[in-house]
Amino acid sequence: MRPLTDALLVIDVQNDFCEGGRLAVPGGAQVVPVINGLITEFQTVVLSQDWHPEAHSSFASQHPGRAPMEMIELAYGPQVLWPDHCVQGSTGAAFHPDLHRDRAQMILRKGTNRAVDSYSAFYENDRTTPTGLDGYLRNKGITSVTVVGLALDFCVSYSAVDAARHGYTVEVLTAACRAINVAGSLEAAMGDMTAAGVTITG
Ligand code: VGL
Ligand code: ZN
Repeated sequence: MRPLTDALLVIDVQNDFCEGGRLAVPGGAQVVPVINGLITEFQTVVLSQDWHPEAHSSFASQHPGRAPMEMIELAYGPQVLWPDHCVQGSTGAAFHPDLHRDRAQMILRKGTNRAVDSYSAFYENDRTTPTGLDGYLRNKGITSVTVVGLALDFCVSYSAVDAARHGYTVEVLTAACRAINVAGSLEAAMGDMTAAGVTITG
């Protein structure tokens, strides 16, 4: 069992990011048994859930003439346009049915502001609006976080980098992650995590 100061952060293991989902990450469901094993080792487990209102500004469907996976500029910077996904209350937004969610103390929903996307479990993509996760972890005396889930090159890496910036010791276990890899995003994410001092292990 890991010490009480370690938390497992399970990012967005939801139906829409798994095979058959609306933004399926290749091999997404393969992380589920690996993460179920990890969940037994940690005394603090946080699950995040991408949780968008219909008509979220990150959806290509909201931008006439634009297609999924194109980039645009929003008020807070560049934004990849996604297929509609993880709409609040939909089956796609639910956790993968095999994920052992019952041992989690905390479920954090993000991306609920229509105007701003939120990859990181700590901040919206404006990089200034906090979700409250830092306060939760700090208040419990957590000093080290292990980050796993979907997708490695978006929500996992953004969360890992923010955790490192907040002074946590951060480890990403790639065997429990899968990537989308659009326009060099995986290589960029690996560079960002390394630069932030995140330990990346296989
Ligand atoms: C994610 C793209 C859009 C993720 C969420 O969980 O990595 N990626 N929304
Ligand atoms: Zn999303």
